Amino acid sequence: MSDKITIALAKGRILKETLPLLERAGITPQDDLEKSRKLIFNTNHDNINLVLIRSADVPTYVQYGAADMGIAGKDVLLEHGGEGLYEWVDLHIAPCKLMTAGFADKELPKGRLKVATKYTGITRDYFMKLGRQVELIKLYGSMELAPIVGLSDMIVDLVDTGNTLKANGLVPQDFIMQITSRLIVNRASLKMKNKALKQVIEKIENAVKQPEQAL
Ligand code: PRT
Ligand code: MG
Repeated sequence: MSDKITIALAKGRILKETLPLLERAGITPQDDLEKSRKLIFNTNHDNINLVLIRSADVPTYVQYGAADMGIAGKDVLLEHGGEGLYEWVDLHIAPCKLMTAGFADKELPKGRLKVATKYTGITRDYFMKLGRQVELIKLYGSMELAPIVGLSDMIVDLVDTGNTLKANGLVPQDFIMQITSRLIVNRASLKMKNKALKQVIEKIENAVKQPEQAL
């Protein structure tokens, strides 16, 4: 009997790219994760379960060992802090850029900049390194609205195609970092369930190396 392994998956856009990766890893959920309202799923492996949660909760589940491993964006991992977990491998999925953005033609104040973002931790570090005084305004979504209604001078947000910024009359400005999703592993699980966990990690690592069209 091998140890039970629980993998925490993020709902939403990361899931879309996680499902083909799991398929290539030979891990098949027993229900349609995108359609079902369940939160826990069995797979074709007796010892592998999946839990489906909000992206920002994935590191917390893995940190406390409620899941042995998980898949989360680097943005979410940096904001979480990474306590109790290893960032194992870059899965190269759900790529985007963390950027500052604002109005193309608007002059910025000389003093404290007001920056609206969901990513207050990364943003604080970024402006600190630049030696720029900022006032951070924490939002949970739709950051693009903040400069339009005068809540902030600029925003820090993820950018993929740039369409969302454009649709709101904003332009991407400074590049902060490249973001992709990572496989994270609970530190204690790695010791206590080493053999079973390594087997699952290996399946996923091989799937990352395998090109998509090989299916
Ligand atoms: O639903 P919940 O509140 O939990 O979070 P969420 O809605 O932010 O989650 P979700 O499902 O969107 O997934 C978020 C994760 O996907 C992030 O943590 C990133 O690691 C990754 N990711 C990759 C992105 C994007 N690309 C992305 N473009 N997350 C969000 N966006 C948003 C961005 O915030 C902006 O609103 O898409 C918009 C920009 O896209 P473009 O193509 O218009 O530039
Ligand atoms: Mg969402």
